[in-house]
Amino acid sequence: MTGRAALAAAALALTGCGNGWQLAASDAPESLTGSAGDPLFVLKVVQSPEAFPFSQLKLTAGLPGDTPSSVLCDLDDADGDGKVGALDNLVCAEGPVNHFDQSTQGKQVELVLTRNTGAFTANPWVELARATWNAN
Ligand SMILES: [Ca+2]
Ligand SMILES: [Ca+2]
Repeated sequence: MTGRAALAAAALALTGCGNGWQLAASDAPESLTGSAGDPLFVLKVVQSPEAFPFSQLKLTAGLPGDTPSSVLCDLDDADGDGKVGALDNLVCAEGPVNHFDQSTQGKQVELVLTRNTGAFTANPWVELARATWNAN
């Protein structure tokens, strides 16, 4: 391996799976409560090489080591193409079951965006990107 190839490999490792997706979560101003339906965060697609229909995507959130749960998101479609891609925002809230409350405050919750490829395999979901949500 040449020096340049080794450097490129290291750079890819830094950006996760290296597929070009980059996400950034900003915490909702409301504090978490013991009730369901708390506003959680806004997830911005900072960078993406392509856009996918919202219906193909799933976002899960969970503390490291815990089973992640799906969160409910509304698409704030910045470019109006009806798909989730660069510069769009996902405005996300807790579902109908309470998963995040006072015990989550101050912790770093891992967010994983996955896409259903529609493939007829045991697991058609592929991971697009991860982000960290600093919960309050
Ligand atoms: Ca869009
Ligand atoms: Ca809650």
